[in-house]
Amino acid sequence: MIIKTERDLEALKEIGRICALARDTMAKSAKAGITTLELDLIAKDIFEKHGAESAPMGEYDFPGYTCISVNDVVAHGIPSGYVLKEGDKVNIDVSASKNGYFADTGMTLNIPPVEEKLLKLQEVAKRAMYKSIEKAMPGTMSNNLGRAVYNEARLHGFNVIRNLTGHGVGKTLHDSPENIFNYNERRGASLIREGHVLAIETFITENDDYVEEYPDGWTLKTPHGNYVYQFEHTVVVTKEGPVILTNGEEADFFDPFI
Ligand code: M3C
Ligand code: CO
Ligand code: CO
Repeated sequence: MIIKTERDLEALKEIGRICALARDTMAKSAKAGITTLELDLIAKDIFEKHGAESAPMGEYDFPGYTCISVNDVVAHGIPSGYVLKEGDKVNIDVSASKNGYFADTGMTLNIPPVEEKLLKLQEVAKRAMYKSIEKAMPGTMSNNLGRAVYNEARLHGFNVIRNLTGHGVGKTLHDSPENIFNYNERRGASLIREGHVLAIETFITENDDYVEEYPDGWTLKTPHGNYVYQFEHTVVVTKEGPVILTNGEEADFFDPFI
């Protein structure tokens, strides 16, 4: 969507704060011994307390309040009785709506001990997202955001997932522009305008560059089970530069292990 009024901005800021709070509270609890279902119920409580509704559930009938993806699951992981353990990689993707306005945010953490290579992948994925956000200025084409992500990944010997993208957000979860690719895809690139609300999300991978859907109709994995790290913020494009709506209380994503 494109923000038209002060009311639009205030409503988006509010749902952005709620999503960030749910994400960070879940991250604080993401330790060995907790189930992904227990983590999901933390978001349920926060949504209820703040008058928000889960977007995956409300928009797509997803069987969870949030998507929690562990290890070889890249995205759309269904919360379950799985007990987190040391060495797990956990992606928490929180999206919700309030009064018809949506925000979307995600982060990936490691429960130590974790291989050096995966720590590097995590760091590069986060940095790639911020490099992409920096490019979100009025008048630019969306492929410039993708190019920034791709270059950062390649610089460190990693790759990007080509069939998962960032997107517009605001009046629906997946709003226009439809796809913001994580590489320099000029075909179908969109003009980024002042007031655009974007969910900028990077998917950085060890090697495999696409995901496949599993028979449950949700779970997404790479063909060889490569690990993928995702980071996502909801951002408003302004003349003065991009404004992140899903920053939490902490300066950066809350990661209990960093
Ligand atoms: N918030 C998710 C979608 C949740 S709806 C089941 C998203 O937009 O960030 C992703 N899109 C693709 C993978 S994760
Ligand atoms: Co998301
Ligand atoms: Co998204």
